[in-house]
Amino acid sequence: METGLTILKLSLCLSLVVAVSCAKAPAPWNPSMGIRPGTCDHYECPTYNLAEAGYGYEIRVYDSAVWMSTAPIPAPSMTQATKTGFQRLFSYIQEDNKSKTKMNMTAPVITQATPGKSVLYMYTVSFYLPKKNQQNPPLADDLHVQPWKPTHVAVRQFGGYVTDDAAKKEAAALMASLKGTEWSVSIEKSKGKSPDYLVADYNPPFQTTDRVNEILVPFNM
Ligand SMILES: *[C@@H]1O[C@H](CO)[C@@H](O)[C@H](O)[C@H]1NC(C)=O
Ligand SMILES: CC(=O)N[C@H]1CO[C@H](CO)[C@@H](O)[C@@H]1O
Repeated sequence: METGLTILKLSLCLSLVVAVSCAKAPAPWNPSMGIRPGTCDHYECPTYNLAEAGYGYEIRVYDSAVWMSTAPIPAPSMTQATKTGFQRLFSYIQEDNKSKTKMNMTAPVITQATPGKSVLYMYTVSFYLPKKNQQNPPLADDLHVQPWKPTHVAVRQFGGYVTDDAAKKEAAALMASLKGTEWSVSIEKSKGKSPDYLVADYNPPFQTTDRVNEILVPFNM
């Protein structure tokens, strides 16, 4: 009786241990989540066609689009830079622009890290312009317009809050999952012409659950 109970306890404990360690084990390459960020139900998001949903990646073909970008922001972290850049872009859509145009909020906000001189990285933060404002983007002295031609983008989604480390890790995982695919040759060829990777933030900082972020690697076919 005693022994039986002990064995039961032990096996229960063991199965718990296994369950816990399973839950904590890092997923090798999480299959592409293919989640439509909830933000896109309320805000305009850039449009694309899905070319392939692969294991650990998606290939999208984005329609031409117009983005508004900050100058490179020197900051200690991507989180900090995205916050600073977002504040500027948010005031831009609230009429802080030369034509005093008010624009709707959109998603995502994208951040691109480039090596800095006095700091490790500088970050360019960009805002997707509503379709309605793309023809004639309101200008502002410290922002610049970035038109995108229709472009292929390799994508990996991940959750939680974006950190520089998470972005690096997820970008590396994306590249690993693309190895040996028909896309990898074109991505390799596009290096230097396109930025290494962009990080797309879909959720406001106060949203603590169901966060969806993406690593974007634009390339030419
Ligand atoms: C914002 O979006 C709504 C709904 O699409 C539209 O009716 C409105 O005109 C837009 N506002 C601006 C300032 O563009
Ligand atoms: C940065 C910038 O160009 N801001 C301008 C936006 O529009 C307002 C209103 O015209 C100007 O006062 C700002 O200088």
